[in-house]
Amino acid sequence: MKFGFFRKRRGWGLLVFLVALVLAGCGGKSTNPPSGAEEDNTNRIAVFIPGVMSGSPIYEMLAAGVTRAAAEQPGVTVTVIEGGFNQAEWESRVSALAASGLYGLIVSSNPSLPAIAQSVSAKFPGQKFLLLDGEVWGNPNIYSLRYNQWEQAFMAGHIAALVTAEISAGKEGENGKVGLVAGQEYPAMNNTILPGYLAGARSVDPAFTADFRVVGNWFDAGTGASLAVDMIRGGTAVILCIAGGANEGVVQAASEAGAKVVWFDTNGYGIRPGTVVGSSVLYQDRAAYEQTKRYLAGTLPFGQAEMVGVADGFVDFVQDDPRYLAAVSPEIRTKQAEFLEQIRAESLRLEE
Ligand code: RBF
Repeated sequence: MKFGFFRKRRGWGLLVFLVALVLAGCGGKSTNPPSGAEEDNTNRIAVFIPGVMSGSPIYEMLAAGVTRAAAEQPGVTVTVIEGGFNQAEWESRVSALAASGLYGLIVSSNPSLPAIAQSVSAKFPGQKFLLLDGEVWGNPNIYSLRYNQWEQAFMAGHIAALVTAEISAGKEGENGKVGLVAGQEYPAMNNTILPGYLAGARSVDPAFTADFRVVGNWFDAGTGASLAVDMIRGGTAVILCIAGGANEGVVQAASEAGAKVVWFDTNGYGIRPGTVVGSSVLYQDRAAYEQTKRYLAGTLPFGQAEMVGVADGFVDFVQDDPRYLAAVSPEIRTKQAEFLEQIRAESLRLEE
């Protein structure tokens, strides 16, 4: 009700404005002209954060990229809405954004958004969506882009195994485990990230197994810490953490116990220098920027889905940070560099 009233009022205002424009004999240049009394909302973009930004760089990058693209074009506004951690509320929150008619584009990111956007799209077919880190094919109102997370996880597994092997060299009874703490289980985690991570470790030594733990949410640093303590007690020396705000607990526990952490999505070496021994990154800020520019130029191919990886420059392992150079031995650095060289030259093909 509230939104409907708001839209109607604004709609009338715009109608008067458009009539004035036509009478003045100068047409607008909008690629998506408003129909009837509907206001042209093309230049208003909503970014829906499924969670909170703090502690989740993948979401910070999303908002930063869209905002940067909008800032380059006069008259474009961006509204960032945090959806919070109650996932049961996300669909109704996205529905309310679509129902408001205020936004030409709703931008969001994570693999649960495709189902939500499909359902909202069925109710509000005029609403356009740009989804990152997820995949939807064939909906004429949704464009999606995801990352090759097999590559991203494989590179993380390779460094985790090299560091584990060095730490456990000469120790009796070490059984070659690489750790992973996830916020929750979801298909991209269970079918791509975890197996890719293990495959990367096994490319160093086929005997590696994975010690996989789940926090159950994306914020609980206390649970993150207790999982890490338990893993380290069980002989896991290196932990990849993909758990949002709970990562902080994993890092804290690892640094207290002399264990190591591999970071995901952004460069994490500065978080705890010496403890963080790897950063497998994706450039979601660049993806959000480029796709928003395409939307504003009217060239975003709605209905399509794309995937980008190392070869496209959207997935990488950061090895030129001085804190990485200080955190790992020259032998490990050389081995990881040779491995990355092979991936970039595509002489090593990472197949899912
Ligand atoms: N990643 C985060 O860093 N923070 C989050 O709050 C977060 N929430 C998620 C919620 C759902 C339902 C799903 C499926 C994934 C979530 N992710 C989150 C994981 C994110 O999509 C991505 O897989 C990881 O950031 C690794 O790139």
